[in-house]
Amino acid sequence: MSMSNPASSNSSTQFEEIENRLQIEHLLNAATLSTSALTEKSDVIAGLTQKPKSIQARYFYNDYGSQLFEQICDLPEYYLTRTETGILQECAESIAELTGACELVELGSGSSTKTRILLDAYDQLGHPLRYQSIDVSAGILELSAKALLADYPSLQVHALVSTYELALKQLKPSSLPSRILCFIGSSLGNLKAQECEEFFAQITKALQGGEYFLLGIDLHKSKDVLEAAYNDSQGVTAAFNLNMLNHLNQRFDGNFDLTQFEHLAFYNETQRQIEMHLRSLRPQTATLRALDLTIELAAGETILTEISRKFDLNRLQQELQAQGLKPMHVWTDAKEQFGVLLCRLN
Ligand code: AVI
Repeated sequence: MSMSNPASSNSSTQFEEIENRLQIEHLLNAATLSTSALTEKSDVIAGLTQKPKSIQARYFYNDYGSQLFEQICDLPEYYLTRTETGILQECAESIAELTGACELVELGSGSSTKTRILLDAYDQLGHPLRYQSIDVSAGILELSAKALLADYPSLQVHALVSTYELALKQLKPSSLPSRILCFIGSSLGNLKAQECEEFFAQITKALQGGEYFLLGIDLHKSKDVLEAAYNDSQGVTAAFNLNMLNHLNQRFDGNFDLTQFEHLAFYNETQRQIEMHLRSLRPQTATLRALDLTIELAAGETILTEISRKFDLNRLQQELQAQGLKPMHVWTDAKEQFGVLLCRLN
C-alpha cells in the first residue's frame, strides 16, 4: 500500500504550478560565451595598456561585488535607490493606466525588487500579467522569477539569460495588446554618451510603434550630495571599487595587491559625471598571468573603473525624441534628485 504525505504532495503541486508559468531561455550559449570571453580578454588588455588606464565596470559584479552593490543601495548617502523607489510608488498606477494591458520587459532585472511596484499596479487594475526579465546572471533570474511566481498567482514569466544587446535583437511581438520596456535603476548613467545613443537606437529597433519605454535616471545636482553618495562613510563603495581587482585576480590568475590601491570618486562638473578610479599608492607592477599581461603603475596613477552620468531632463528628452521615443510623462521626487520618464515609440 502506498502512503502519500499530504504536505509534500501539496508542495509538489505548487512547484509544478509555478514551473508551468515559467519559461527560462538561455541566449548565452557556448558559441556566444566563447566569443564574449575573447572580447573580454582583449577589452581588459586594451584598458590596462592605454593611458589613462581603465577597467570595464562589469568587473564590479562577481558574487561579492553584487552583494556589496545591494549594500550600497541601502546606504544613507546613496539616495538613488530609495528615491527611485519612492517615485515608482507614486507613479506606478498612472503608468499602468496610461499603457493599459501590456507585457512588462525589464533589462538588467536583477532581483526585480522595484518591478514589484509596477506589477502590483497592473494587477490592481486587473490587467493580465506577463513579465519578461533579462539578465546575464542565470542564478538571480531563476531565483527572482520563482519568488515572483509564488507571490503573483496569475503572472507568467519569461526569463531570458542574455546581454541587453542580444535580448533586444530577438524581442518577439508581445502576446498582449502592448509592451513596456523598463530600464530603471539609473544604469543608463554608466554608458558613455555615444553608447547611450546606440542603446536608444537598439530600443527603437526592438519596439513596435505605440509601445512604451520606461527609464529611471539620476539627475545633475550639487557636488556635495553626489560625492557623498559615492564616498560613503562606511566604506562600502570603496570596498566595491577595490573588489574589482580581486575579481580580475580570480578571473585572470592575477596578483594585484589591494592594500596598495585606494578608492577615488569625484564629480566631474564639466562632463556631469561621477568618476570612480583606483589610485596606486606607490610605484608597482602587477601581472595577469592568464592574459600574459604585466601592468606597471606609477605612484598616484589612476585606473578609471566607472562613470556615472547625471542627466538634465530637458536635454535627455530631446535626445529620446530625436530617436523617435516620444516623452509622454516625467515624474521626479520633491527635491528633483531623480527622474522617471515614460516614452512611447512613434
Ligand atoms: C549600477 N549603477 C547605476 C550604480 C551607479 O550609481 O552608477 C553603480 C555604483 N557605483 C558606485 N555606487 C553605485
